[in-house]
Amino acid sequence: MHQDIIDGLLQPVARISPKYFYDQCGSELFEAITRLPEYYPTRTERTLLKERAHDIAQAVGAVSTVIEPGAGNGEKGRVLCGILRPTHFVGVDISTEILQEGMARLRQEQPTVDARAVTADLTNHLELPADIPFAHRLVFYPGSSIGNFDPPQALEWLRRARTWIDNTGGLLIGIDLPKELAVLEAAYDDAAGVTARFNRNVLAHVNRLIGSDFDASQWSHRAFFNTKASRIEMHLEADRRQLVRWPGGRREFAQGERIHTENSYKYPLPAFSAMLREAGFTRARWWTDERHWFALIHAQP
Ligand code: AVI
Repeated sequence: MHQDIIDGLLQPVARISPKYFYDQCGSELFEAITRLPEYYPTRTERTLLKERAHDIAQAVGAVSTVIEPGAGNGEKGRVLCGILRPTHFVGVDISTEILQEGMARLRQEQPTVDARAVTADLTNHLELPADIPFAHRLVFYPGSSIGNFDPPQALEWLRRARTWIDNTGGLLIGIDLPKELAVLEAAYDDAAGVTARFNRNVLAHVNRLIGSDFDASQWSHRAFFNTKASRIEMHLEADRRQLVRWPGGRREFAQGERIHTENSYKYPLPAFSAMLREAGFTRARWWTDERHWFALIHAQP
């Protein structure tokens, strides 16, 4: 169980997968991040979706089913259903309860939508309900979630998404664009310290999962833009030398040694378009805000 966490901790540069951010507390902290003045992606994407709703609906055309991997509480999906009016919506996520509540709310607010919750870990094969129409599907992947994968995994994810649709289907995906360094770094190191708490919380979660004894108060949040790789990197840095133990193992960290906890890639539009083509999406159109900070892309096979 959770051997991947232990393997990561024992790497020369220790790492913890960002998927472990999202326990109950981490999910609440992420919600708080999306409301921070410095964290522009959620707000910019929401405005884009609202202001360009008509153009997006026209470009996407008829949609039978919206499939949203990582749908969370279904809030963004509900907005999109209001714009596209599909007959079916499939929200996919690992946490059942929040998703089911979200789907119940969607059915209540938009009774013409047959909304389903599918519990799945998206790193595995996705089994959709058999009665979901195959033609005119739209995969919706907002929030620049794709940015948390390294590029080869992101390509793999896009290829997999391509298998969920036929030639009449499409993908609507949000990506965060490269921009001024200060804007990027503030978004991941906010003045109120919410992102720092979010980052440190991963240690409490790991303690519960593998029985380790990390003292989160001994670790500092570090976030910076790696220009060469075009990504924000988040790390936890040891404030002093420390020994971390778990049943059957241990690791000593020197003062200043880091654990790499997240990458958040910022793709220039041409680079992302090339990746879409490689994954089997030959046509794409996009909408960006006036500052060109964020893009919503509609891609088709
Ligand atoms: C979920 N994901 C798109 C966020 C991001 O911006 O990469 C996670 C996050 N990490 C720190 N702040 C937000």
